[in-house]
Amino acid sequence: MSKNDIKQQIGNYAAKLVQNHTTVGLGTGTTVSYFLVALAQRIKKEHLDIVGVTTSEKTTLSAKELGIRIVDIDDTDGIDLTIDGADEVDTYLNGIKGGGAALLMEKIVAKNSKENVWIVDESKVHNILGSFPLPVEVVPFGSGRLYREFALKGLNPRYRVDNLGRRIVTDAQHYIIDLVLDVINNPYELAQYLESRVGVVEHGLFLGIANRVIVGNDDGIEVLE
Ligand code: ABF
Repeated sequence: MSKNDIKQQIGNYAAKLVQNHTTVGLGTGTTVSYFLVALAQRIKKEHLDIVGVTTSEKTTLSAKELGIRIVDIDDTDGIDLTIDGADEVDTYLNGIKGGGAALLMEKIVAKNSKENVWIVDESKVHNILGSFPLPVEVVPFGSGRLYREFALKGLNPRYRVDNLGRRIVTDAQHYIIDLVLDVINNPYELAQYLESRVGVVEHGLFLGIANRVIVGNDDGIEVLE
């Protein structure tokens, strides 16, 4: 199966997890885009009463194009289930997210969801986190000082830039500094350090958040929980 076929298979599986009369958190990323298409088809075919809360401007656009009703997170009583992608997942269901620069809204939606389900292909699942550079969302003002502090601490920082070498700006008008760590032995300690630094808005360590991870491969679907 091609990578896209596997993502389609995962997206179709995830769309079936959505219950009628619920509010769904709609994640960001390429695997989620297959989920959105499958969900829109279900809504139309089964006349489902579903509203979505999105995690990025990109997802808002896709959802609207697909005819999925969107509400602002502050206009809901709560989010029943969030389906999102991830860049890396370990065997404790901790993950790294933010490769799509949407980690701030993704974490706000996730933390306000009764259940979080991630959808990934098997290449994302590793015994220990770190092979994917850890995104850190920072306020532009003073970000150079943070960058230097991260470098002195041996965290191997890199500003996220576009193909013209310009620093990318998130939906919330922040920069992303990626930490190229290879291995993260103590994710909770690292998360605590990052959260203590003024100017850090959010980081891509999603610890103790996922309830289930839907893993797709050539043989089908595996559910980690
Ligand atoms: C999103 O899912 C982002 O955090 C992450 O970059 C993305 C990865 O998804 P995919 O590999 O499916 O594009 O949550």
